[in-house]
Amino acid sequence: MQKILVTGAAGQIGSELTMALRRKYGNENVIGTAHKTKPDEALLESGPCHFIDCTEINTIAEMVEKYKVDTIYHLASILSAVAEQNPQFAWNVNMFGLYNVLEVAREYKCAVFTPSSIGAFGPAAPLNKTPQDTIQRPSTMYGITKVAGELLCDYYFKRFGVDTRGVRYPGLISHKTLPGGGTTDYAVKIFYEAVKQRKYTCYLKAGTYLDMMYMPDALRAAIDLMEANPSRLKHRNAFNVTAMSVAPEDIAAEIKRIIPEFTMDFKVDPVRQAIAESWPNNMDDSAAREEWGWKPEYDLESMTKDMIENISQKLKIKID
Ligand code: NAD
Ligand code: AKB
Repeated sequence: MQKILVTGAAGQIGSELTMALRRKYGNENVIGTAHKTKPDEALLESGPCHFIDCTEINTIAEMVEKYKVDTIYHLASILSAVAEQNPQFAWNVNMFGLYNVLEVAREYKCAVFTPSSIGAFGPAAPLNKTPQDTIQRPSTMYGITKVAGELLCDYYFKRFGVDTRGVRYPGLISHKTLPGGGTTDYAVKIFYEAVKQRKYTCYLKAGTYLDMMYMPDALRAAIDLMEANPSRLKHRNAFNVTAMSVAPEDIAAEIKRIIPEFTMDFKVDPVRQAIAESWPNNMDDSAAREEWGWKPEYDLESMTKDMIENISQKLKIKID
């Protein structure tokens, strides 16, 4: 039976991935760990939960030893927009956090899942059909930590045999936990504002295409990759995965099919706009499809319907 540790369990992905892992492997076998943000009651009550700081290696090692952990899903991180506000802090959490997790994994023989991001690419990479293997020269601190993290995970596999695996997630859209300060956060906020106000002011320009994915697909990607037959994995870390390539007006048009009075205007944030323009419009995820059978289930239409249903239920706002 697997014993799993999740870092960043109160975050946008962690809050849902911890529960998905508990449903699959058993509540007692999945240890959720958070930092300053308290996880919700369901997560706190359904299985073991602790507070750790991943920049302190002992706090990770204690958890792994106490629960005899054999697999770590390392989600603790600082996202792109927050990282640009405080790059030194982002380097510390993203790099030392990952290094500590890998060192503990080496010592205790754990497998490690670490998400990279579309942010690992920069303006020099092809923007369309961005290949799995291409030039990676990101212009953000977030992206720099993601490329360095991908390389570090490859190194720990090749040098020490640590079973490291990871994906380059696109912007993730979900209705349970709000995103933690990224460039793609607009694609979640637009749904909340559509339900609450019937209007949204977008901080990215019309025509800014980015890869996106609905959270159920993102959770499946992580679990399927960790369950994949290792002999088929040629890339291991940092598989491109995507589900849709959309610009703000595409999401707005889909929302309007359900909420016809919805309107969107623009007030561009130059920092997040510059980051978005340096990221792929759409990635080529054929390596993930070939090596471990990756295939998304949600497209823009099915995701929009599900997001609006869930947010209107959560906020108790009826959509006619
Ligand atoms: P998030 O910001 O929602 O959650 C990250 C969590 O890390 C937070 O709950 C925070 O409290 C915790 N944390 C911060 N500092 C910590 C520390 N020192 N010790 C322990 N925990 C700490 O992020 P997320 O969206 O859930 O992202 C998880 C991972 O997936 C990150 O590596 C992120 O880069 C990657 N990713 C996310 C997206 C996305 O759209 N959400 C896209 C691509 C990649
Ligand atoms: C961000 O915008 O920082 C994240 C990501 C795509 O990595 N959502």
